[in-house]
Amino acid sequence: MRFVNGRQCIGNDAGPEWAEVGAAFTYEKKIRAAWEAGAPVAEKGLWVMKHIAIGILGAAALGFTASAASAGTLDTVKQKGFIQCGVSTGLAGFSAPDDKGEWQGIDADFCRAVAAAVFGDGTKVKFTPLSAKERFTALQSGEVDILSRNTTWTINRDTALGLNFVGTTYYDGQGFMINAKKLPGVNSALQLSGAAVCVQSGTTTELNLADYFKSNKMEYNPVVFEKLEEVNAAYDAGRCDVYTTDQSGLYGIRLTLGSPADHVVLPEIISKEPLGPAVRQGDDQWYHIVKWTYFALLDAEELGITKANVDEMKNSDNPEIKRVLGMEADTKIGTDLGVSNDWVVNIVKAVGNYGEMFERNVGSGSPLKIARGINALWTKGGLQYAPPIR
Ligand SMILES: N[C@@H](CCC(=O)N[C@@H](CS)C(=O)NCC(=O)O)C(=O)O
Repeated sequence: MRFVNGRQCIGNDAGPEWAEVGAAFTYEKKIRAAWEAGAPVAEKGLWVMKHIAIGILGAAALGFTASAASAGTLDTVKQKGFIQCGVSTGLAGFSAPDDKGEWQGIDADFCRAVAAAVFGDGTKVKFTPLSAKERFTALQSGEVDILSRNTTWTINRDTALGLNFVGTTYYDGQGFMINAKKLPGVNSALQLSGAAVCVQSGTTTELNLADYFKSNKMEYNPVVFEKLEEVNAAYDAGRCDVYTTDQSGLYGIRLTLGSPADHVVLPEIISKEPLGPAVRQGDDQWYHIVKWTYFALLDAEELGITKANVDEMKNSDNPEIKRVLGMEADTKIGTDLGVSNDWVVNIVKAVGNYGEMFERNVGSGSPLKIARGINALWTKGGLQYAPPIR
């Protein structure tokens, strides 16, 4: 077991420095208890001094360990000249290399948007492909600066794993896909009792699958792999009857199968899978930069600012558009965040607004052809809503 920023992480052993910090905090608790029990004033003074000293020591130890992994990510990123972005090993529409080896997809573009905000240049990104199992350690250890990899925001990941999700860039839900030729007559997940189900390990998918079958009193036979290509190959070879993952993932994976038209996605959505980018805890500035990049993409769409018209929009009379694009006199709209005042201009020039990013990668401009649905802006009946840039 190992701790990052005072939080528990899985899969690693605690280093000696954590034992000391832990002891300091236990001592601190004792001091508190004695204080509350009403110790003499002079002793209280001593305790206060000790308390402060321990606090400083503890904070220094925490800071020392945390700095390697998280504090000052903006400075680290600026020093190296690029953002290291954790993506999937290849999921169409989200993050997958094209035939030139360029990473495409909404998750890859999100990192480009952050690079545009930080460097004024969306190309300053390097990508690290990660399996579901590898992804959290890669972020915790500092191997990547952002995890932008179709990752569901859950309480466990936000707390026990020491992450901060910046928002939901894609509202998804878990679904099932079957080979209709192999299973004619199956048109509901409730007919799947006894099926062999292909699933990737280290995912919420695996957990929801168990809940769904249990709550519907159905049996299933899990066929579990760590690597995406293993799951895909097993399903395509007919080693399992059903493939389950985020519904968007099913559409992407279907395109890679030997005979995509034979496969149907069943209507049931069995979970909430709010997918979004995450950063490490303990670095508020970086968290804000990544979070406001997401909001900037949404606010740009809401204001009608596009890749094609962003330069023209700088001369708009609309005060909100002027403000967002950093055109107000004496503005600090970007510098307060730690980036330049024209950061939104740079984001939109690099990847377009949220809607453009969506349509190009997973929507009408992509082979996936997924409808905006609940990912529409709140002004169009969807869930995508950003606080104002002002
Ligand atoms: N959203 C779910 C599932 C994410 C997930 O890893 N899905 C698999 C199946 S679509 C995937 O993307 N694999 C890609 C890879 O391993 O590179 C989660 O966060 O646990």
